[in-house]
Amino acid sequence: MKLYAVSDGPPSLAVRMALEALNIPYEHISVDYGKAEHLTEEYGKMNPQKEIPVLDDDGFFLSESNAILQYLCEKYAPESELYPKDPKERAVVNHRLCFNLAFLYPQISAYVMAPIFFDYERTEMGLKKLNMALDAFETYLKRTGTKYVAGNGLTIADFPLVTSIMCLEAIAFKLDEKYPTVQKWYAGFKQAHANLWAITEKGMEEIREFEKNPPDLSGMVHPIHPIRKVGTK
Ligand SMILES: N[C@@H](CCC(=O)N[C@@H](CS)C(=O)NCC(=O)O)C(=O)O
Repeated sequence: MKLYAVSDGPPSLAVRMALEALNIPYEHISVDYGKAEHLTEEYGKMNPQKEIPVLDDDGFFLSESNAILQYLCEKYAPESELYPKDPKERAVVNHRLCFNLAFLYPQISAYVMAPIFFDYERTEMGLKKLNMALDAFETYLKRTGTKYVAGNGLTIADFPLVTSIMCLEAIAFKLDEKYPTVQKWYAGFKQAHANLWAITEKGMEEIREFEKNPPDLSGMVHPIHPIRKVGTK
């Protein structure tokens, strides 16, 4: 089993936490984002979306981190409570995975990550959208009153949501006042799963450092993102 991943990307970190939680041995193949290794034709054969991470399970290539999380449980740990079998419980897990993929992480990606790596600004509109998504997250957690995002036990849905929120920690975005339940869940995860958090914490520290000193991607040619000229931030 191989995982093509980056050290600070939330989807990569979510998959790495799952591999650790499920005790699945794997080879971590580091993709050099700055050298645009994921944009090559060769990489595109594994993942036509040219995104990181990609799982290579003996020639079976799978991208989209949520699909990877689901596959790992279904194939290697079908009895694991990380992906409960009961249809309603599983539906909530799937919902939280979709919520992060479609509603929360896009806002974090646009507000936190894109301005660190590329020539984008943090905007009022971006902040509004982020707060809207965090409001929804706070409501879900408050409504269920559970320790984890999809119930009282840890599930694969916690992993991507933890990696989303760690991006906010990296830029010192305060959750406590408006999102105390999100803050409590996040702190609870760190405390209860120190071994898993240690994986994501390293990524968080890298992003925190990049927030202060943005990486020099001036040598990169990206099909979409505007590259920042050195010394302009
Ligand atoms: N929905 C995908 C998103 C993966 C993703 O966007 N990964 C980033 C790195 S953290 C990436 O590869 N971006 C492509 C690029 O910026 O060129 C997943 O969950 O796996």
